[in-house]
Amino acid sequence: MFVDEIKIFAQAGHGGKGCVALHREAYVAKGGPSGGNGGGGGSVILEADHDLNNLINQFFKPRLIAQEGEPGMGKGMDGHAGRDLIIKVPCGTMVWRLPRKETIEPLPDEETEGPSKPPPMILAAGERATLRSVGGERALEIDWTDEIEESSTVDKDVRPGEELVADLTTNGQRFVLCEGGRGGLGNRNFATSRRQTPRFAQPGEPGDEGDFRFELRIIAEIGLVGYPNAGKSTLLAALSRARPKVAPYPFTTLHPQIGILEYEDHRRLTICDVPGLIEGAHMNVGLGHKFLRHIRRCKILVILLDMAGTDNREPWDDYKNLLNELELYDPELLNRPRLVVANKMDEAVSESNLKKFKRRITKTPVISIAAAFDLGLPKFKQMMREAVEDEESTA
Ligand SMILES: Nc1nc2c(ncn2[C@@H]2O[C@H](COP(=O)(O)OP(=O)(O)OP(=O)(O)O)[C@@H](O)[C@H]2O)c(=O)[nH]1
Ligand SMILES: [Mg+2]
Repeated sequence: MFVDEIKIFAQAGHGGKGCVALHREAYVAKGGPSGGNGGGGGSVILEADHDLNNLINQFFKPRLIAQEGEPGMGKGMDGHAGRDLIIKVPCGTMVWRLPRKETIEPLPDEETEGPSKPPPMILAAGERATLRSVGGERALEIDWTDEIEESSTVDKDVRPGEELVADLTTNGQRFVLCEGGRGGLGNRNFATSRRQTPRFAQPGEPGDEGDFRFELRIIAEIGLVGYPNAGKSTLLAALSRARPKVAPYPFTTLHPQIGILEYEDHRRLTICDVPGLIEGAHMNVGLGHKFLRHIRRCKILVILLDMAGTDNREPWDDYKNLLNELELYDPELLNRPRLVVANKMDEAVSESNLKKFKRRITKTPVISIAAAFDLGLPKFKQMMREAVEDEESTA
């Protein structure tokens, strides 16, 4: 099973409460306060791991709850801190904080007292309320949706009410998703010359919590886009050590596959093969087009065309439809540098189809290959590398 999007609930551990204790010992009269501090709660931490390729672990464990801190004890003993919960996620995981529907009692206000008192507010999606500590009191701040939308920094990928909190791209990168609560201080911290026996201690602070959406967008330099049966998986297998399933029926590949192409000087390029894209994918025809999220971060797109027209389609129509579907998913994908590649050039009809195709696509060069027979691949590899390096130098 391949999971690239999942909602989870995360909660950090609460801090342990401080202890109220008075020292008792033979021959020590009035030993004084001796309550220890509570331990801090464990945090929920995400760590990017390049050995993972999907979010299946979170699918089976959608509640991430870290350990609580232990309470303080007598004899000045502090409680143990709660253990952090470290969750490994694949590189390319984006974390969005989801809005929470909360019922909030209005703050006491003389004018709102009486019969005209408004009912408790229910925050809808898109509205965010935060409780902030101001001078020891809790103040309510509400960010209204309109204000969020007016902001010029709004990312168009953000769904209403969601907020991008982390993008874990490199192996080993960590992000504290929910911070553990601080432990409360024991009563020995509050002893003063005038109050030598404090009979109170601090409670522990609550740990952060929230609902999140994890979305995986694979990080690769090259993205292979094409109709089903165009030969994307065959090409991936020819270029790398990946062994995706290859078969003469459409939608053999059901989820993204990654391969690493290594050049003689050990320069590596990551290639992402995604399921076949067809006309109407934006209306959920075929496998839909959600899987295109995995090519959004690719530097170069390779548009792979079946020049033999095996499934009785015209390569030019395929090309137009593919670009159209890419645009409908995200218009920015059309600005991405792309290589147009004609596959299955070993077939007899391919040459005449290519001639026809080239008459219509005049500006963009077309690279001819036969992935199944390793024809044209050295030149194609070189062109991919040049395109990636060009892109890197302009970035
Ligand atoms: N003659 C010829 N056949 C090829 C070539 N490349 C791929 N094929 C054949 O085309 C068929 C489909 O190949 P795949 O690599 O599975 O195609 P795909 O684009 O990954 O297809 P989906 O996963 O369904 O989207 C297979 O039967 C391959 O053997 C080629 O260069 N020449
Ligand atoms: Mg395939």
